[in-house]
Amino acid sequence: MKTPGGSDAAKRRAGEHAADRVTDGDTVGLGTGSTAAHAIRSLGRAVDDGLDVRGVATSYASRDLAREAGVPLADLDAVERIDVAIDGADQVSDDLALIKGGGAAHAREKVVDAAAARFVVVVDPSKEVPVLDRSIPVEVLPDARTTVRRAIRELGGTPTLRAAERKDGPVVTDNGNLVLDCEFGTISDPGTLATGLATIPGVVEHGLFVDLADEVHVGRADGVTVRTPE
Ligand code: A5P
Repeated sequence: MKTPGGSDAAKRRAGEHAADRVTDGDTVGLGTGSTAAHAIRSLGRAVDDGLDVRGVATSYASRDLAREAGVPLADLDAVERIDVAIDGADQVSDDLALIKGGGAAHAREKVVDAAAARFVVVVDPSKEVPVLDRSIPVEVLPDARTTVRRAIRELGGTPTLRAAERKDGPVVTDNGNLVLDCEFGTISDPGTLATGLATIPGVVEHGLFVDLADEVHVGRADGVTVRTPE
């Protein structure tokens, strides 16, 4: 689920800053969400000005936006290499672990972001926290939701099936699955929790992104800070 907040100007600064660093010939992973959308629009303007890139979408939403912005697209299964992925996040910790999936796109996002030679995260300062502590979106096979819920409780989490907002019933992802938002309180060891979640049968993908971010571009009132892993 999205946390409302964060200034659009800061998101735009971060998205455009990351897009400015894309170079001619790059294959670019196109993230999902309001911050990555600024990067996609900026890439579209650069393409109009002659930049030669192709995008790999992480969702229906990013694909549609890329088409509208004029960014040429390639299918994930048809590209040999992704040079850079630009994607948003719901939380970023001091050690650059992320929670993603507020828009239920984290499964495809993780495939694209992890495959990229360089994964650039774009956020506004409202996403920065010392330690991750928001609920973790977990995409599950629909028939496995009961068994996965039980396993998540055994890991110490409290799962809630994500409800759709303008449809009766649950959110259904781009992949046809459901999402459990799982509350774990303060997540002091995201690596261990990520492994625990990944090994539950029926989990398609979870929204903890650990040791994946190469750069985090934070849009601020007076510019952009680039954070890198220590
Ligand atoms: C999509 O499922 C998410 O992982 C988004 O990347 C994340 O929610 C960030 O979105 P915003 O930039 O809109 O906050």
